[in-house]
Amino acid sequence: MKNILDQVNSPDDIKKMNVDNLKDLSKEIRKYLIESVSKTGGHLASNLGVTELTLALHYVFNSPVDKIIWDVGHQSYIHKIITGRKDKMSTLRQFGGMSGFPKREESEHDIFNTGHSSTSISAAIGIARGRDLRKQQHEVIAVIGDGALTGGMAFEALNDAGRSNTKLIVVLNDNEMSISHNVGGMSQYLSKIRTEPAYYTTKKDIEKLVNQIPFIGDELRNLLHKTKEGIKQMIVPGMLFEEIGLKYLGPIDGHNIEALIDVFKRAKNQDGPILIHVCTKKGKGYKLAEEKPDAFHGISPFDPKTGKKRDCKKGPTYSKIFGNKLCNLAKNNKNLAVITAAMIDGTGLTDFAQKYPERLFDVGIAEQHAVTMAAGLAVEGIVPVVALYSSFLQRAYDQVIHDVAMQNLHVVFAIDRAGLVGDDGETHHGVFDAAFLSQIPNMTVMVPADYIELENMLDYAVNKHNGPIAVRYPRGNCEENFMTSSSQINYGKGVLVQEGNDISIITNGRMTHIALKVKKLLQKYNISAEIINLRFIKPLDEELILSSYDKTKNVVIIDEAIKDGSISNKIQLLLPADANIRIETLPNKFISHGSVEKLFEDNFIDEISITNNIIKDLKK
Ligand SMILES: Cc1ncc(C[n+]2csc(CCOP(=O)(O)OP(=O)(O)O)c2C)c(N)n1
Repeated sequence: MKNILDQVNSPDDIKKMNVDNLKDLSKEIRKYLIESVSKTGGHLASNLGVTELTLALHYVFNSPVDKIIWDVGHQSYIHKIITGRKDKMSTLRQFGGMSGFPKREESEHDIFNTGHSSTSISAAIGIARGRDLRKQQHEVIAVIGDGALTGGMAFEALNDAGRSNTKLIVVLNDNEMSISHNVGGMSQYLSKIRTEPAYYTTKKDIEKLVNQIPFIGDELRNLLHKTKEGIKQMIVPGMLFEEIGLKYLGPIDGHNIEALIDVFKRAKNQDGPILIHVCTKKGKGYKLAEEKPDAFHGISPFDPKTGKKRDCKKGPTYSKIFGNKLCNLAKNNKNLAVITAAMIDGTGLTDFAQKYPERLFDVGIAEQHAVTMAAGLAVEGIVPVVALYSSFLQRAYDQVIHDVAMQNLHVVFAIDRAGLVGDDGETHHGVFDAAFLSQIPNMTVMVPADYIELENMLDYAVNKHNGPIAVRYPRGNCEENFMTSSSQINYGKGVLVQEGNDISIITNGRMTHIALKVKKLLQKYNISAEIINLRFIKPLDEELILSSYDKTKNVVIIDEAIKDGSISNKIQLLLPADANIRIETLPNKFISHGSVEKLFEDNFIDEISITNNIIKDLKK
């Protein structure tokens, strides 16, 4: 018998099905997802959790006329599968293949590009207001997880939506998980109402009912009104949302397709902003993921039978080294505290959380709050280490400037995922922080070339420095430690890694490894390269750069950051106007997804491209 999934090429194919077909389809989709993601890697657990939810949305609403906006977008695989991209699943997150997040350029069903959390309700209100201004008729639906709801933007948007009369549906996908267990007061509130019976009658419906009773005097009406409020406060879940101004429908079993279809149809027939509270299980239908949803949140290729990762790289990652070193520093410095924004595991803080729970603050997906909270801790004499991914720190730029740097507070920024990250693509590459942090007065920025340097820099940042300071390091493993980097960190000082006479390669971070490979390749052409690892990209070691330039008269700058605003611009200004300089940085454009190695090649910052360019230059 032909699979049902084989017959699904667009949402219209789903609309023809009955509930039993949809239930069978859910099973097939889960099987297909597990098989497919086990080969490509990706966000498995979140997608397994929204299988019925996605089918019911596409069954009731008419995408792309009705607009479905996925928060973060990591849970949009099923949406992609049923909107004509099933066959592209084998290319998921690979270079030239399908993105792991919604992309407008990929499909008319992808309404809004996402990747960072908590944007969906704001985008949905904008689209809904645009619709009203243009006198169009269609639904706008934001699907947001309980994790994403911890982000400030989501609260700002709910606050705005609640007092607008705009028709808008917010589907809250509550699985009690962010990547790890969700945190905070809102999460507790949702847990409380998860167990309540489903409630479909909104405050407005009750009001209407009371008003329809004939021969009712004002006094009795007021009494009924008060009683109704009182009773509702006691028995109705979701009052918080109702008080803000959104109609609350739920809680709904997010794996019961009939209940989902029913509630979406009800929502379609109501006016104003509505919040539908859907309860799901992360990893649903795949035992291993249900048991360890955090391990299957974002996973590299794995064996579906055992759940074991296929490409288990040997050795620790930068994140792990960071976490270990922080435990070590915390032992000797009782004033050290760490802040994470829902990324305990990703930033390597799992052990720290166990050893020093009272000194670790997981604030939820709230990077802005994390930074200003750190500033507060610093005012009180604590040394806060804010551990964030580079791309998520973008959120907190004003907080870094206004709350930390202007007050010259001693806050340490541990910036993970700096540089290209690979499969997650353009929203997640950490290619801007080098430029945007380097513009901030009082800020110091360091980039380690290996694990020893990372450890030494953390020690320097926590115990020796005073004022805002950042250490930025990449995703994944370091190839090898350098002998030279065991030396002490001195403020603003770089190191001469290897001497040479013909050309100076000025670089930092993991690009130092590329520089060493370039040096080796150049030796075959009798070209002797000198390698400088800057260590500090703010301030620059001008003395070291100038002395090397005086010797070789040829400079190559290799930098894994966008060109504008990063070190190359500054070194160009430092050297004579007619100096022979080659700049090998990332371009000033958004870089897509793919393996890091492939992206290096594609952007010409791999050793072969750089060596070829140098040879061409020197021949001239
Ligand atoms: C601004 C920002 N910070 C952190 C992340 C990393 N991140 C991706 S998904 C996720 C958890 C989201 O939880 P939830 O919204 O409940 O979705 P679920 O995966 O549980 O379905 C986090 C923290 C992000 N994408 N954006």
